[in-house]
Amino acid sequence: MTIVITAFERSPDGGKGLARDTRVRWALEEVGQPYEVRLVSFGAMKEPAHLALHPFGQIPTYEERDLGLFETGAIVFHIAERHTGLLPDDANARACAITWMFAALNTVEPPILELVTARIFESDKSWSAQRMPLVEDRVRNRLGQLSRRLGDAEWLDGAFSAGDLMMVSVLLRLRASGLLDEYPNLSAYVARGEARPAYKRAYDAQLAVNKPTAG
Ligand code: GTB
Repeated sequence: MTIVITAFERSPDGGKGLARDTRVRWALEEVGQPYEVRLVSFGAMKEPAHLALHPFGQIPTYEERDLGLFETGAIVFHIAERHTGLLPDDANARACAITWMFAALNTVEPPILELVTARIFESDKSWSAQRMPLVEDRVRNRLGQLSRRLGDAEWLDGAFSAGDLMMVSVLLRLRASGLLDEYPNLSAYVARGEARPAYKRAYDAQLAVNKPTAG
């Protein structure tokens, strides 16, 4: 049984690991499942063959036998459910880890994506400089709350889980903004995630595809 995921033929981030296939690669590396990657161009993502798998014409997708999935959260959850290593056995602890996955995607990531959009796509607008502090403060608000909850703990709720995988992945998108540096415990938390051998393997695998070539 071969697991096949999709990723950008060439990620716009040039190999920084910020495209969402890295989250899926990381989950598969954590549970020790081999996988293959089908690289897709922006054009191919909007073609019928890919749209049959992903109705919104995006990456990543996940195929395993007759199962086809899209949405990174659903894919990571599926991997975590089917294999040992990303969710605790205890039912309540498992529910808490799943809650953190949702919190990462539904509560922490939205203001971060708003900031990314403001920085990349709206910086040339006349109102951009006026709006930016509001957008940054919404991110700071969430980071402050998360920072207080994490405190001195290593991970969000006991042992490393799919909740941490998702939260670290979401926070990584903030690195370029410098905002993460305002919360030393969150910076250290993200660094712990990046130091995991499974993350390193996932990162290196996407870098091998996306590394900018000289010349
Ligand atoms: N909700 C979906 C999920 O979680 O799977 C969102 C999927 C998604 O946003 N996919 C993006 C995509 O396919 C790639 S990951 N975009 C192409 C399109 O919509 O046509 C988002 C992403 C893209 C680029 C960077 N980057 O360059 O830093 C980071 C993250």
